[in-house]
Amino acid sequence: MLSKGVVSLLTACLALVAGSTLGAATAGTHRRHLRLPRAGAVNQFPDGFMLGAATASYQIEGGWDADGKGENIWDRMFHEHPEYGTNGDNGDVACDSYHKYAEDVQALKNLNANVYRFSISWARILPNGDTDVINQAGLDYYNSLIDLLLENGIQPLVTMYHWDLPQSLQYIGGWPNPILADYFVEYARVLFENFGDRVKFWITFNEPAAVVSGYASVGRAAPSLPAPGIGDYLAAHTIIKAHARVYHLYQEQYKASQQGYVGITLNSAWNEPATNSTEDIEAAERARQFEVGIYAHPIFSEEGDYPPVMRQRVDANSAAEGRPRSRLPSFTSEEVAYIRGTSDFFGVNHYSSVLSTSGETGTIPSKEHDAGVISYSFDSYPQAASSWLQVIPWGFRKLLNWIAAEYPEYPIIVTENGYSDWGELDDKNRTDYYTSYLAEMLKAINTDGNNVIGYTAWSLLDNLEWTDGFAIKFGLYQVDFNDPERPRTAKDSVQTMAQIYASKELPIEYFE
Ligand code: PNW
Repeated sequence: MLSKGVVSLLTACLALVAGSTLGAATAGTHRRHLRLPRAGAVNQFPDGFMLGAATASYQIEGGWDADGKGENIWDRMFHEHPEYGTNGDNGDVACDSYHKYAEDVQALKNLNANVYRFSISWARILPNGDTDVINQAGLDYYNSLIDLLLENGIQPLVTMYHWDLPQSLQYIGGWPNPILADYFVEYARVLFENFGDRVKFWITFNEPAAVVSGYASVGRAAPSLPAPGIGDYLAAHTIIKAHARVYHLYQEQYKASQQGYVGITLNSAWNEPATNSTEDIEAAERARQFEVGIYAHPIFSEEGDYPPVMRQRVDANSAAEGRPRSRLPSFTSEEVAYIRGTSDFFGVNHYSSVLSTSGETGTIPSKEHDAGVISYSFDSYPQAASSWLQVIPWGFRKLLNWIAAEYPEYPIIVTENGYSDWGELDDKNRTDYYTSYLAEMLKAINTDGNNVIGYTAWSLLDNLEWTDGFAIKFGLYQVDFNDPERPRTAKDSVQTMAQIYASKELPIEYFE
């Protein structure tokens, strides 16, 4: 399955990524082994920096019921409620990457990417969500993709869960049911067993905040259940424990032989205080704690557990609502200790910034009401096609500095960053977005001294932007969704990005 040449290529690739410290990596010690050397100049990426692009299974693969794949919660939601997707769009065919993955690898090659972040469809491997049935065609698909990437010198960065839960596990309640952690561990074991010889970077969950939103409202995200302030907290609680268990599983049973890294990806806008009043500064910080801290504090902070401000506010609101218990579940002290430190890197998805001020918002109960932060967009920054996306590059640098200060010593991988438009091939706005955001990231690395080790642009391809359908486009490559062949065409931004990825530097003008 894997030739000698590919193995040594992979080893060379990893040694480059991990610098000279990789050889010292042993089970039990982590985090500090992914430190890159200082770059030669302010406009350059450090040696070993990973530069590539990202996608997710449901958004690109199609083949929704092909070759034994099981149904997932997005299949179910869009089939039952086509009106939830713009123009009735869904992921049944999408970019047809299930059949066209070789073209995706070629697109990455043309981009000079040395890393590809993609996700695995749980139900393609385990149609029932459990290991009673293991779908060989699903294993074959990802094996072919991984092998082709490695043959082309592209490192796989694999997300285990990018929102597409097997429907069978939603029948038993989905993520609010703590038993889901058991299922996730067994799924992860199948992935380590089958792909861990070649995959060295694993992300357990993409954006738990988005996952749990599916339990807080109708029509925005699967499974589309309205239990705000309750179902979303229960789901978060299971996800944090499931993540930690998979991290420990890897350390105990796979790290010694496979020598890879396991992390998690959290999403965050930068919350800028609306004014410099203490109230607004506190509100912005509270927003960060409710969005990022809910997951990051248990996993990445020295103390562990939920952020104190969350514990306090949700407990107080729950009591005020006359409830006999807090809507935010508690970890035992054993669980706090077990979860703390369970990540080798901090994956972050970042697109935009908002202004934040203190105030009453959201239904009672809800996470929004518990946070008590009103966020709104800036007046004077360019607007992308997505309503929530404004181009505010400096917020990226502030966010990276905040993460590094709040959770010191963890290497950071920027696992998503990108710009949406309506699909033009001469996508100058996208090029400007990428170059200006990359410049801010390089300042966070080279000027501010943060250890960012990789960047994967969202997205390699135009794809299904969830309930926004195919109308809103994030791709470096255009996909013609009206053509059954789903041809890919490079947009203008590919040229600039390919140049940056090859030279590993940005024009010096950005730093003068
Ligand atoms: C990410 N926000 O989600 C997802 O990981 C991708 O699957 C998605 O296609 C991409 O960003 C673009 O939307 C986000 O409200 C969800 O700020 C919400 C937000 C940002 C990103």
